[in-house]
Amino acid sequence: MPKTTTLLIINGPNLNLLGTREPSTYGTATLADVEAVAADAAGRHGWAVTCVQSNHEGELVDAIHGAAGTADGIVINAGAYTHTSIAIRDALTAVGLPLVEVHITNVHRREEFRHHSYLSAVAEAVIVGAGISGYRFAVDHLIEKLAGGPSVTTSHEGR
Ligand code: CA2
Repeated sequence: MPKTTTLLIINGPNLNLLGTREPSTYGTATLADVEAVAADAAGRHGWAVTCVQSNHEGELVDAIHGAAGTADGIVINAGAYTHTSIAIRDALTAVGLPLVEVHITNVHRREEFRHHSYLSAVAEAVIVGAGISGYRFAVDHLIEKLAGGPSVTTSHEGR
């Protein structure tokens, strides 16, 4: 039987608290809702998702390593590690899978320390401020790109 095409959906520290605290910043949807959005989006293309959430940097690195040979692409919201973790960036670079970076909030409207991401330079796309719909956009984009679908190539990418 052919291997099901799979995306690894990674959520980092504190995202397990979604829907339980700070609803004015992060909304009322839970982590389970986020994972369902990603699974539904992938399922519409006949793809599967594997979902991982961890509050520990090393566990996130291990999950990224585990994607080699088991997943075809990665959607990652690394939470606050986005702004600090060279280790997560190095792991993403090492596995070499296409990835989309997602942030629920518009990090550019928030504190200065959230404006820099160590991950964006190794991502195919970065989606910020779209709430949990950002995960759907990320899954659709990644699958369209991997399956050779209707993603539009920008002139920047062509340079
Ligand atoms: O906007 C995003 O998705 C972030 O990745 C969320 C991170 C933050 O450090 C990034 O700058 C932007 C924080 C996740 C915390 O999630 C919580 C959810 C509910 C209650 C408290 C925290």
